[in-house]
Amino acid sequence: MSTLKETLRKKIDAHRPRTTRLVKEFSDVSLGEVTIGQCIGGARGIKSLVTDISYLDPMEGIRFRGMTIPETFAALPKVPGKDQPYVEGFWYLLLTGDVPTMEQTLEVVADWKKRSVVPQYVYDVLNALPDDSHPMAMFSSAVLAMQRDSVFAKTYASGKFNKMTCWEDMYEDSNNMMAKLGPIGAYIYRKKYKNNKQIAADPNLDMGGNFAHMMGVDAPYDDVARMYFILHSDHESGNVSAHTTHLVASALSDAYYAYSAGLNGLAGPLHGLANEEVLRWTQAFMEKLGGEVPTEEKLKEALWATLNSGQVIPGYGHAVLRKTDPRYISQREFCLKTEGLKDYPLFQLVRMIFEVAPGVLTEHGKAKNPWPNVDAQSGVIQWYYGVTQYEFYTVLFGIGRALGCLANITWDRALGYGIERPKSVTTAMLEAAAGIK
Ligand code: HAX
Repeated sequence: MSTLKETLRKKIDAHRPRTTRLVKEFSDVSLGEVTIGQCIGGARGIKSLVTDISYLDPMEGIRFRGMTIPETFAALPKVPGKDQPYVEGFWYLLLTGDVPTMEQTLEVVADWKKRSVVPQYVYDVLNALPDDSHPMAMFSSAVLAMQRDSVFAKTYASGKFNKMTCWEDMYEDSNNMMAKLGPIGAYIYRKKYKNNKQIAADPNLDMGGNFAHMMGVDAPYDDVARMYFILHSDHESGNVSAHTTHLVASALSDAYYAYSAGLNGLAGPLHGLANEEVLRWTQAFMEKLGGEVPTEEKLKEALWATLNSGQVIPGYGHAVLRKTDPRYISQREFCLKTEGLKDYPLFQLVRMIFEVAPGVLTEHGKAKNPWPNVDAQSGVIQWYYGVTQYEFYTVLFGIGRALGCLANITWDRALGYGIERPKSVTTAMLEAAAGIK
């Protein structure tokens, strides 16, 4: 058995009594009340999910397994000769909470390689879709198609389901899926935008390196891919993609059903699609100005025009965060220290939006958080390296987000979390609770 699986087993065995004790002895302890505002307003802030994979502090931002983003990047083993860590090592960290050694990381690299061959029927499904299908619809269809190979579904159908060991099948499905998502994403990219001229996998490369290779984009795009996948992996479990994945998996649906559903949520413009919207908005704005970086005055006018037309400023605001997203800052720092990118006009504009938009949003007075989120920065980096098809950006997000979602549902199974079933009320009940006659 692999070191990762064995370590995970030990962690699960050690963790189970904590969950069991909480359920048996403390089930009635209250975590707070629910207000009418929360009930109508998307369950914002209601504590009804448990995860130890990541925690989002409104002021500090995300911590992965207790570590900030800079701590995470500093701690993980790096790909030799590169600046960024192995995505495979990060997966080890998310699943176990332990920073892996280089040897443990390379074991996952080798394991994913074995699992990475995408079945022909997945390509057949993708090829059967119209060329103008959105890449997210293609990506989600590919994930859903692979359900036929689910290890969990096979065990369940054979009548061998066992509550204590079912996490192992989820683990197998999750690793099988993780290993294939990069090649599937690159296939969609080249099918849609590069006349279907596909590039074969390079068995010598790690997940991030092979993704860049199959996309056909030169270094340092391999490091960009590694950074991007890690930064987009997890953001607690209440966001739409993670929560949907968890919800669907809670019905004992397998990882493919669950993550395909999560991807469909990620495809919404208020969630993952925001990074596409940011670039669309920014590019359209620059085009109007004949490719010039605008003055602050012109930028203010454009931001107000967007708000006055009833639209949101994409890439700004957040349901939980109340400060600039550290994922935004990491990507901004990457731009600032990369020759060429630092002075790139599109980045200049993104920088200027960062200086102007928070003031405009504050004056507008609606958004609880006027600061940028991850999506405000990610597109410009892709664009600079030649991935200019912004429709595709959410697929990149989806490859990274799988790390968090799949680590979470593996633990969900291990700890036997229940099927989700919140209670609904009627409007009349809310009116009665409010004392409205
Ligand atoms: N521009 C204009 N108005 C905004 C805004 C923005 N960027 N962010 C919030 N608001 C508005 C809301 O639309 C809401 O208006 P109404 O009262 O008229 O409905 C009001 O401010 C209060 O909203 P909020 O409580 O601050 O924010 P929510 O928790 O409801 O929503 C969102 C959080 C991220 C969806 C929101 O800030 C938004 O739409 N931002 C732009 C889209 C975006 O960047 N999405 C990506 C978020 C990160 C992510 O999940 N990535 O995947």
